[in-house]
Amino acid sequence: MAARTDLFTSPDYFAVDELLTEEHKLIRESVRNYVKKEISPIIEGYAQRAEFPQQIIKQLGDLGCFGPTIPAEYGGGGLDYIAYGLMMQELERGDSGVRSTASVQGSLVMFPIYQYGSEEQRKKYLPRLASGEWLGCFGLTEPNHGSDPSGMLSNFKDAGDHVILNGAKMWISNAPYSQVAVVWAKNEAGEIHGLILERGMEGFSTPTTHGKWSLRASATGELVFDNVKVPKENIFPNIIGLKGPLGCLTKARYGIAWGTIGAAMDCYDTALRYSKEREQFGKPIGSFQLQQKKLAEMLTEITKAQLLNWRLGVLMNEGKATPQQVSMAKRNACEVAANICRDARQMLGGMGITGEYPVMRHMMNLESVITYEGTHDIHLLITGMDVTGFNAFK
Ligand code: TGC
Ligand code: FAD
Repeated sequence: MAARTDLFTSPDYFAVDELLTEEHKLIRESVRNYVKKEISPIIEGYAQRAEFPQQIIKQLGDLGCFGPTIPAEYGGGGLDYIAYGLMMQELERGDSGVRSTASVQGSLVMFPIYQYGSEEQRKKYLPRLASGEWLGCFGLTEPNHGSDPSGMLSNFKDAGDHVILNGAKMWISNAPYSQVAVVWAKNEAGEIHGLILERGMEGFSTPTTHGKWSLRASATGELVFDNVKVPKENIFPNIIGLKGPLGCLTKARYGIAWGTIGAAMDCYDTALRYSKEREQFGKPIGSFQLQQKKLAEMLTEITKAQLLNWRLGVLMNEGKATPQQVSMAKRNACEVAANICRDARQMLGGMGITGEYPVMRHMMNLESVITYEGTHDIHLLITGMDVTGFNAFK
């Protein structure tokens, strides 16, 4: 696969940049430059081969993309939520799988260790995860419990100074390359707890999931627990119940709201450039009304989502954002991005299905992103329940 030259320029139709600080813009620029230099030239080849670019683990650590909102004393960036969002936007502009690696590490592994963990757990794991020395994964979903994680079957029994864990998780991002796994399981009383597992614990394995047509450059696997002895000091002391994992999901879903708009921007930018260069019937295709309609609608949706994300970031910084607002933003951004990528693919005609352009890869990736961290329908029901007070899940 020939390396692609990345000519991306970001749309900013409503001068959203004026709402950002100089620090935000510098952070965005450094991640954008990283993506242009290290991701765009190689990512299509990795996706075509369904291979995980392992080198990004250290690179993302060096760039500060792991746990940007975690305090600096634990190796995090000590940054605000807008900075975190911009990082996710730029990474997903490169590939949803790259953003996934960073989201899982920061929001689903480092955040629970920071928020629910003991001081010893924080000191042992956070600096190594922040630097990219270790990679982590998050095990909530099970073969028979996806949208309804409360029914999980993974369980542990007290055995003195340790517990014995049994069960299985599936669809776990980063699993095959992780040294650390944050796993959610029930104790004998049926209460959900979080445990930190380490690669090498006897009875713990991480088989790779093969055959994906989406997120092909991201490593996905299972977590299998066969009488795993987990020291009690590896259990989070400060959280019991489903609100533990769901609290992590709120942070990651926020990042996805920004990230998917990055993928949409890449597709819009590619389609806009193509529409000015590609000629049919003696004219650039961008001069035809039907193609202009697609571009105008793409830019309108990107702009609306940019403003929604920025406002949500302000609320997150003020500690006022609700999980339901995050659900709305995640759902909206995924839908908008998926539609934009599909329209962009059509605008590129036959070239749109090739790896010469990033569009089909983004389009296929978004089928995972619209499903994980809560499906499109689950987020709609969360909004429905918030506005009516009626629970339509059960
Ligand atoms: P429910 O009774 O509503 O809630 C249980 C407790 O949790 C609290 N809560 C939340 N807390 C923080 N953030 C949230 N988003 C929260 N949502 C709920 C809630 O207040 C309650 O607290 P308390 O104190 O009363 O106990 O729970 P439910 O069993 O009825 O389920 C509700 C439902 C369906 C919305 C929820 O379970 C859900 O979100 N399902 C979707 C599952 C999901 O998103 N799984 C994601 C797996 S991880 C993943 O996909 C990673 S991909 C990563 C990548 O590669 O980027
Ligand atoms: P199901 O829950 O079986 O849903 C099937 C369909 O039924 C969906 O359309 C859903 O919306 C609908 N549905 C379900 N319940 C209702 C209802 N009450 N009302 C109406 N419709 C309903 N999980 C992790 O724990 N960690 C990870 O790192 C992780 N990474 C992932 C990576 C990839 C590439 C993928 C594809 C998934 C990943 N997941 C991960 C799992 C993901 O979170 C789940 O796939 C998702 O939550 C949906 O669960 P499910 O696939 O079991 O679908």
